[in-house]
Amino acid sequence: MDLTELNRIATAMVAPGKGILAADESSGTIKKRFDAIGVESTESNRRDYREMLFRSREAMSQYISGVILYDETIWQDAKDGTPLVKLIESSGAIPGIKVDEGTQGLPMCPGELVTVGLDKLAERLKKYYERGARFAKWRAVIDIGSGIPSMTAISVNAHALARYAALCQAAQIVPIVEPEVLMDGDHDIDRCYEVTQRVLNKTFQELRVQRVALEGMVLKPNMAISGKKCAKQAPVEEVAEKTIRLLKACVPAAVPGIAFLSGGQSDEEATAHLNAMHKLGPLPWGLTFSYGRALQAAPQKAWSGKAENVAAGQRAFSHRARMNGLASKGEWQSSLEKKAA
Ligand code: 5MM
Repeated sequence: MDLTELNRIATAMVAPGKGILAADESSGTIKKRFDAIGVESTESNRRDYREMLFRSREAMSQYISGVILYDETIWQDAKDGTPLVKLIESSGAIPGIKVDEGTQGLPMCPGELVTVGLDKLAERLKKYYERGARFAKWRAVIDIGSGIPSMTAISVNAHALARYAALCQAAQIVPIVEPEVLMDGDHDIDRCYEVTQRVLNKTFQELRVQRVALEGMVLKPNMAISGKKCAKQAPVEEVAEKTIRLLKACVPAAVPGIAFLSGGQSDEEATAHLNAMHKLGPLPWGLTFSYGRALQAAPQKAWSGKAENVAAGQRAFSHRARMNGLASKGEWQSSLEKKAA
């Protein structure tokens, strides 16, 4: 393992002004997104959509450090025959790959999930590296509800995340470690804080036990935030202050970077939260975005599956990428959104 090179890539993934495009929707998820805009989820439509994003010159060269791909996409070619991976590389961004294989119900733990995909992972990583992937992603899902999460769910998911991360580093691939505490419930921000703290502490404990080099990884956490159905929604400043307090308590400074998931926040909320956190610096790690929905909802709507809308889709994507790029330096203002509208 070349840790200097892993650290160089991890640092580039969280470079100030840039963040990660999470375009690794599995087939079921992308179908849901396409259903919402009335587009059939065929292989060629999925290719055309992602090609549109990766050919957005402004976004990709200035604000996107890396792209997380789904297995289908990493093997796909653009309409003119250029591998999509090459499009990403030529824009200056780093290709990455989602390697988990989704979730399964956790035995004896009703309502809880464990992420799977460790079998044959070493062989798969080798092929992905040859294709150009320099980082990977594995997402664990932790739900908050009555009596959950159990320590069992937190523990098995942390163990799997660390197994995955160690295999990635052995294959010279930077692992994005994503333990997502969902924001779907009616819990308040303090309950989210408390659960996320347990999850992060256990995750870092397992990473240490399994000898993962913290200097060669990126953490992709949720923010400390109110559940979507909570009657009292914490304001932007509180989300920023509690998230930074939580991360400082749980994430060692040896980790080069943290790149948030958006988790169902609106586009602008996700940007405003990241921006507000940067007002609380200096921070011990790079801090940026690795958004899926908060970067793609606008371009999906603008595109709506029509070739004549490609330029509009790219404009919408570039706008969100620029807003989040500014937020990753604490330089975003809501007036910039209004101007664009
Ligand atoms: C883009 O969505 C990713 C893949 O999800 P599925 O495996 O469920 O299809 C997802 O892991 C994503 O990278 C993270 O949840 C962050 O995305 P959001 O939309 O929460 O920013």
